[in-house]
This record gives sequence, structure tokens and C-alpha cells, in this order.
Amino acid sequence: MPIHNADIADIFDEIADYLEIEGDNPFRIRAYRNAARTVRGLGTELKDMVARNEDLTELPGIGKELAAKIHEILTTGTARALTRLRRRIPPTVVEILKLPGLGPKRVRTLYHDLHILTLDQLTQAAQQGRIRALAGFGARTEQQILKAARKHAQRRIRFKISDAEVYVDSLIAYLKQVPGVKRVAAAGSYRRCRDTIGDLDILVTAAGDSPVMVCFAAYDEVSAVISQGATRASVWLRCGLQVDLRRVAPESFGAALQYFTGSRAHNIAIRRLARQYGLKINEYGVFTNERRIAGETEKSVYQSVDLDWISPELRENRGEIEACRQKRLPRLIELADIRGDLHMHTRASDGHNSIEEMALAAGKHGFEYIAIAEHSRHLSVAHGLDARRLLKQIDEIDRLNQQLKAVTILKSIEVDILEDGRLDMPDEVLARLDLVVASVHSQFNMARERQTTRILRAMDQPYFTILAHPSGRLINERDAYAVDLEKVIRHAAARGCFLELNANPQRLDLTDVYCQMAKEQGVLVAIDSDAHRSDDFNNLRFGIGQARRGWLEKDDVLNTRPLAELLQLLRRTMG
Ligand code: DGT
Ligand code: CA
Ligand code: CA
Ligand code: ZN
Repeated sequence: MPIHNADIADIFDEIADYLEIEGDNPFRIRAYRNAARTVRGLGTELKDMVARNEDLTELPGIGKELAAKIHEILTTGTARALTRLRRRIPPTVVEILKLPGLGPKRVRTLYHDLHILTLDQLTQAAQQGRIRALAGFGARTEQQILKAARKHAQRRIRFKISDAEVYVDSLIAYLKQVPGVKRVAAAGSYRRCRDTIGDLDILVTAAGDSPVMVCFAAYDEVSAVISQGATRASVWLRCGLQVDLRRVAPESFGAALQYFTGSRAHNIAIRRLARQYGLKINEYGVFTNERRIAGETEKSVYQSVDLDWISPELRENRGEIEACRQKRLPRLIELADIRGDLHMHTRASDGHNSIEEMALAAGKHGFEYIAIAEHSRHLSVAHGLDARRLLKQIDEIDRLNQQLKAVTILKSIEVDILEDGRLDMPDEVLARLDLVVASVHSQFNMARERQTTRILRAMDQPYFTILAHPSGRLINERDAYAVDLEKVIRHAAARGCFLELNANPQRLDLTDVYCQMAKEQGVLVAIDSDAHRSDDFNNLRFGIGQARRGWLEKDDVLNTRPLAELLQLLRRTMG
């Protein structure tokens, strides 16, 4: 990874932030700030200057010490000075510094006098009126802080589930090898397969003398310990993810897992139900008066209120409890139900593998079929295909289908929906395909009504099979465009076409509630990888998680069908 000037400037600014909080020498702090400004405004990349052996100390504000730091950052990617500071002060404290009205001096006071390390702790202290008593604060400031903290908390970035997974897997593997540890389980939104994760909740059971809590705090990836006790601890990982660990007794494991899996709304509904039974459910178990009657397994908790075990993905209080009572919980789709993938790219547009490589990889995943859906010409940044190149690809696929027996390659395209709802390819060319995947890649800012009309018009084209990534969102990067998805779903039902659940963890689009709506309207959903390289088929599991949150069963999903049945369904959308 090349180090750019902006990376170096960020490191200098971060060092300055920490030094300010620590109350370091103001001249030193200013030196880092000035250096950050110089580096940021530089016309040339520092890495090129170093490669040319130029003398960095000739730059304004860069002395010998800072020049050495620039060299260090360019070779190691970071500065030891920063690593040391990060070990002393949690990154969350620096986040507090970003609140309006809270300069380093005040943040330092909060940190030293009240041991406030996180925004949550800050909010709590303000609510309890503990801040106004500090020198230089007062009641008005306390109110301002509370307001700012709440506003900031809403903006706090959540981790994509795929990003969180990397850290969860290695943390769980680490905890499992701690002496005396018996069970380790992830709970919270991660277990419910939400598309994004606020923080990670982990439960362990362990023998009495197990050092699990200490080992947790000493984990390599931990950048700061927020709190640590005998049964609970919270830390920040270097990547910025917060992890809460709870140690529970084996007989409470199920109750704790149920409690910390949530969602909050689901738990509240379950506890309300328990009261009707004269029971009390908490994270330690199910109790009548003070006697424990269940809690070792989740199943026992649900049984105590006459319910079957409910899949974590459904626990959002969206009707799952009523459905369970009436024995009509869905049999949720599983990854193994998927028989093929209907949206992927190859080198012909912006993918990285050949058609043949994609087909062979698909075979390894046990797929019966794949559909190649390159971009169309309108998406020029992705080398979209025009009619001539698409016709050439059709011939190539015919040839490959002669050779390859295990996987059938279907002919498709991810055609752009143009501004007026027409498709970016003549009908007579589309007619030669097995299916047409269509999507919006431009004009995201149209008014809601126009955007909706545009998409409905596209669906009414003679050749239209699947609406890809229907909302266009990119998680943490781009909001969904304004569109009436309810109307789109009803229209798809009338037209007899399908909607995609794009399984790329950056998209996960359709979202859960719209999956549920599509199911209710009888619109089949295609769970597709939108693979740009053969490894991307692995992303399908994220799509399955989202589909399960949307109550989808095998029969609600288009690409669970065997090839012959699929072809029949596709043909109905083509002309
Ligand atoms: P997140 O972290 O924002 O992605 O979402 P969750 O669902 O993981 O929420 P989190 O981490 O605050 O708490 C994990 C679960 O623990 C939550 O889904 C329900 C349970 N829980 C935590 N605190 C409370 C509470 O104060 N009341 C209730 N009823 N449940 C709680
Ligand atoms: Ca959580
Ligand atoms: Ca939590
Ligand atoms: Zn697309």
C-alpha cells in the first residue's frame, strides 16, 4: 500500500491530538500541526521526494526530527510515537475531542478527573450532572456537551458485517485457546446477521480459575481497555471496533445468549410475554419467584413461554413471536439451497476473471448454472459492452457450453436503465439472452416520483428479468436513491419479473424489510453475488443472512430452482 501525503498528515494530526490531551509542551504540539499542514498542501508526493533523495528538512516546518518521522512512516506505515500514545490514551478519547465546544484542555479534565473514555461515558456523566461540578464547565456547558454527544452518537460509523467478521473470527479463535475456556459465542447484531454492526458482543463460559478476562484485555489487537471486571469487560480493537465480553455461568449460558442476542425490541416482547406466565426472564435465567426453571439453553428459555426456538435473524419483533405461536415461522433459506448465481462480471467489463474461470469456480461451489451479466456501454467507467461485443460474448458462451458440462452458462447483461426508463441495448439483441438484469447506475439524485417512474418504465420493457440492487445504496458511502420500493415491488408482482438481493456486503440490497414485502407480494428474489472475481461467490453467505432477516424461504428465491424450472421462469420475462 503506497503511503500518501494525506496519510502522513493524518498521523501528525493524530499525534498532536494525543499530545494536547496529555497536556504536552505547546511548541511541540504546534510543530506537529504545522507539519501536517505543510505535508497536506505539498504539490509532490513525499514518497517520490524520498525516492529522489531530496532533503525534506528544506520544507517549511520540517526539522530533522519530523523528517525522520516521515521516513519512518513511509517505510513502516506508521510512527512508533503514535503507537505509544495510542497505548496510553484510548482512541475514543480523541473522538470526544471532535465534539464542538470540547477542546483538548476540557477533554483532558474529563479524562483525568472523571475517567471518561468514551462518548457513552460522557453522555452518562452529563446526564448524572457530574460534569457541571468540574472547574471550567458549569451547567450550561454540560447541557451543550450532552446535546453534542447525542448528535455525534447518531453519526457514529457502523462496521459492515463482512469487515466485522474478520475480527470476530480471529478473536473467537484466540479466546477458545485460553486455558479453562469452554464456550465462546458471538451475540448481538452480529448473530442476528445485521448488515452493519455497532459493537460486538461476545459471551464465554469458563472454569473458575480461567484467566479469560485478563487474556481478553491483553489480546494483541486491543488498542484500549474501556472497562474490565470479573464478569464483563469492554475494549477497543485497533480497527475501531468495540467489543463487549461477558463471562456467564454455564447454567445461564442460554439465557445470556438470548438476552445479548437481542434485539432489544424482541427481548422486551418476550419478557412481557413471560410476565403473563408469572415468570421473570433476565440474562441469568427464567425464574418463578426466586427459583430458576430454565436458562441453560436458548431453547429452554423460549420453551418456558410456550415458544419454539426462534432464529436470531428473525428476532426484531416484526411478527416473529405471533408467527411462532401460530406455528407458522418460516423455514429460512440456507446457503446450500442456492443452485446458481445470476449476476457476475468478467474481464470483458470490470471483472477480473475469464468466463471459463468463473464457471469452474462456480462448479466448485456446487452451482448448476451461472449467468454472465456484464455492464452495458452506458457505464463506460466499467468498460460496458455495446451490442457488437455482447453478440461476440454470446458466441463465446455457446462455445464454452459445448466444452463445460458441470455448469451451464446463461447469457445475460447488467444493462443500464437510462434516464427515461429505456434500456441501454436494442431489444433485438436483448432477445438473444436468457435473462436481462437491469440497474440504475446514474442520475441518483432524481426526485422520488421520477426515479420510481423511471424504474417502473424499465420493468415494462419487453425484455426485463431482474432489477439489480434496487435501492442503489453503498453502505457507509452512498445513501439509497429516493424511490418508492413498495410501488416497485407491486409492479414487479404485476409484471412477473424479479428483484435482486445483491449479496455484496457493501450493498446487501434489497434490505430485509423489502425482502419480506417482496415475499408477501409473491415476487421472487434472486440472491446474487455480483461477483467481479471468482472469490466473490463467497459473499453469497451475507446475502443469505439478509434474506433470512427478510423471512425468505427456499421457495421465495429464484436461484434455488433447478435449471429447467429456472429457464421456464426466465422465459416468461423475455418478450
Ligand atoms: P449494535 O451493537 O448497535 O449493532 O446492536 P445490538 O443489537 O448488538 O445492540 P447492543 O450491542 O447494544 O446490545 C446487544 C444486545 O443486548 C441487544 O440486542 C439487547 C441486549 N441489551 C443490551 N442492553 C440492553 C438493555 O439495556 N435492555 C435490554 N432489554 N436489552 C439490552
Ligand atoms: Ca452489539
Ligand atoms: Ca454491546
Ligand atoms: Zn450494478
